[in-house]
Amino acid sequence: MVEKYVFGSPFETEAVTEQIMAKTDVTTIVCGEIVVEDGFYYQYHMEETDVIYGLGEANRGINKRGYQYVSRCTDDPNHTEDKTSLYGAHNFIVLSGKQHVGLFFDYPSTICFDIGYTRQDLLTVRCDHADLYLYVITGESVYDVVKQFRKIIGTSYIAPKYAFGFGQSRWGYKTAEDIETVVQKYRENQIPIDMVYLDIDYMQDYKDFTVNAERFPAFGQFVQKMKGEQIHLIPIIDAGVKIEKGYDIYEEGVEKGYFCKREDGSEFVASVWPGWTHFPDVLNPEARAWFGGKYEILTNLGIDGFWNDMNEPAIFYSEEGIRALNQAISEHVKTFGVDKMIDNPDAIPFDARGILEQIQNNPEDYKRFYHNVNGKMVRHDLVHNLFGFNMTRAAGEALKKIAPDKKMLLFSRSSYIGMHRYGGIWTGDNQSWWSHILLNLKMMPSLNMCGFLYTGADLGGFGSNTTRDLLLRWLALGVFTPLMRNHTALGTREQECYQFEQIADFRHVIGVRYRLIPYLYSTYIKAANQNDMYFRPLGFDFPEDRRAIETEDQLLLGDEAMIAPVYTQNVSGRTVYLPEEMQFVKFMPDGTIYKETLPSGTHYVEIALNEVPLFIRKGKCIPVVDVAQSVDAIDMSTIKYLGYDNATYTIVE
Ligand code: MIG
Repeated sequence: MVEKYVFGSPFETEAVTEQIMAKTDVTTIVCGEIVVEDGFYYQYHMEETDVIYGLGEANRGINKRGYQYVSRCTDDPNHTEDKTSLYGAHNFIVLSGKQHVGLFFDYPSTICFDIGYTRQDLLTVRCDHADLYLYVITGESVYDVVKQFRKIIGTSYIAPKYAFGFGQSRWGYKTAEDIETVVQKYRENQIPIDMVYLDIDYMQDYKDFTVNAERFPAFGQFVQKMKGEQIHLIPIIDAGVKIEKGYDIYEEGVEKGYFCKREDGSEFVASVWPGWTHFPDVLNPEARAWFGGKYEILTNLGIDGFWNDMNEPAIFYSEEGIRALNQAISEHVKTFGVDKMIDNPDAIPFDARGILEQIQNNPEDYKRFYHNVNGKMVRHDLVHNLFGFNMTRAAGEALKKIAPDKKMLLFSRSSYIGMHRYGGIWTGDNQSWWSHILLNLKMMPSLNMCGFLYTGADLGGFGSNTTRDLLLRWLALGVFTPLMRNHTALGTREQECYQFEQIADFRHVIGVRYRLIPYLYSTYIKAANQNDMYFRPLGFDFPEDRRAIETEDQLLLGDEAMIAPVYTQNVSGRTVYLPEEMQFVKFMPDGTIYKETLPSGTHYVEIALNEVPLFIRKGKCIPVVDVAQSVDAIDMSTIKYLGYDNATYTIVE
C-alpha cells in the first residue's frame, strides 16, 4: 500500500509519475513520528535487527545503519569512507524488520539521513524547509516494498543492446588518432569492444555540441568509419555553456533567456572547464527543450550515445568566489606580511589550495541563481538536486523526438529519482583502490531500488594509478554490471587492457561478458519491464536467513544467478556464503567452464586472476553464447544453457 502525505508547499519534482491523493496534517505514520517545526523532522527508533536499505548512490554499505548521509548532489572525487554526499540524491529508504516500510522523501534540496550515527538506535531524517511529499509504502517484504515504489516512479530507461558491450574511456584522448589507436589495439588483440568514449578534449574550447576540427577533422566521417569497425563513439556533454561572443548556443541562450539568472535578472556566471559559463535552465520546460534539441547537432553526425557530466552542477568558482579568494590573500598578507613571517613563528602559511577548495562547489554560490519554473523564480539551492536529473531529461526527451524508434545510450553523473526514466548513471570519480570494487558492488542494488538499472563504475578506478591485478578483478565484477566501462583520469597510468602483460587474460575476461550478453541484456529488459531489480541483496530473496541478510559482498543477479567477485589483493580465492545449494561455475581462460555443485553454507572457492566466477541458483540455468568481438557479431546459434539440467530460460529483448 502506498500513502502520500503533503507538508507545506512542495516543489513538484516529477519523481513520481502515479497520481496519488495526498493526505495532510499527519504526525505519526506506520513507522515513526514526524515533527514540523523549524523545518521537517522524522524519527524512528530502530530495533536491533532492523535493516535500513536504500539511498541509491551513497557511500558505505547495503545496510545503511551506523552512519549519516546527506542528499546534496556534490562533485567530490574523493569517495573516502567519511564522505556523506556523492553526486546523486536518492531519498528512498526501506526499514526492514518486523514490518517493511518504504519512505520516499520527495524533497529537492539538502536532506539529512542520520541512520544510527548520533544515537545508535535512532533514525532521523531532517531538512530545513517543511515543504515536501512523503510517500509511505508498506508491504510484506522489502522486495515487495521496492516493487511498489518502482511502480509509482515509472518505468526505467532502457539502453540499447550495444551499450552492454565493453567501453574504453580516458580523460586525455585528444585526437581522432588517439581514438583510432585504442580501437586498433583492442581489435588487433581481439579484446571485444563496442564503445570508445570522448571526454572533454573532443570539443572546441570545451564548448558543448562543438567538435575541434583540427583534432577531429571530418568528424561525421570519422563517426561512420568507427561504426564500420563496430565502434560507437560516446561524447561527453558538460552542464556549463561557454560565454563567448559568436558561439551560437551561448548567444541563443542569452537572447531567449534560457540560462539561470541572478536575482537582478542578469545571467549567473560560473567557472568550469570552458572558463566562464552560464548554466542552461533545465528546470524551465522551454529551456530544457531548447538545450535538449542541441544534441541533434551530434546525432546528425551519427552519434547515438552521450554521457552528461558536471551536472550537480559543479562550479570551480564564481566571481564572488574569486573576490573572496583575493580578499583572503590580502588579509593574510596584511596580518602576516611576508617580512613579518621571519619573526613570527606562529604565522599561518597561506593555504591557497584550502581556500580554493572552499570556493569550489560553494553552497553560497547555489543561492546566487534562480530557475524560471513556469514563470516563477525558484532559487537554485532549494531545488539543487534536480539539476542533473533535468539536464539528462532534456537529452532524453529530445532524443525521443529526434529518433522515436531508436534506443540511444544516455547516462549522467548527477541524478535524482525520476531521472531513471530518462537515462542511467555512472558512479563518478572513484579511485584505483581495492575498497572501491566493494563500494561499486554495494551501490548497485541500492541504485536498482531507486530505478537506476543502467549503471556501473569506472572500472580500474578513475583517480590514482591502477595495477594489472586490480583492473582484472574489477573487470570480473564489471562483466555483470550493465555499464561496463574502463575509465581513468588525466595524468594517471594508462589502463587500457592492452597496456598490461598477458593480454590474453583481459581478452578472456571481457570475452566472458560477451558470452553472457544475451542473458544479461535479457535480465535487464525483464527488470525494466517489470519494475524489478537486476541486482538484489541476498536478504531480499532469503529474508529469514540472517547470514544472507548480512552478506554484503555478494549479489543476486536476476532470478538465476549470484555473483561473488574477488575484491582483495594477493589472494587466490574468497569465502562465499550460499543460502541454498548452487552450481559454482568458473569461466576458465582456456574457454572451458568449470562446474561444481555446492551445498548451502560457507565455502572457500579458488578464483584465479584470470577466471570469472558465477553461481547458478538451484534449479535454474542461463544462456551462454560463443565469444564475439562486438555485440552485433554475437551468434545466437551458438547458444548453450549453463546450470541445472532440465531448467529453462526464456530470452527477452
Ligand atoms: O572535473 O571531463 O567525472 O569522468 O573524465 C572533471 C573530465 C570533469 C569528471 C568526470 C570524469 C571526466 C572528467 N570530469
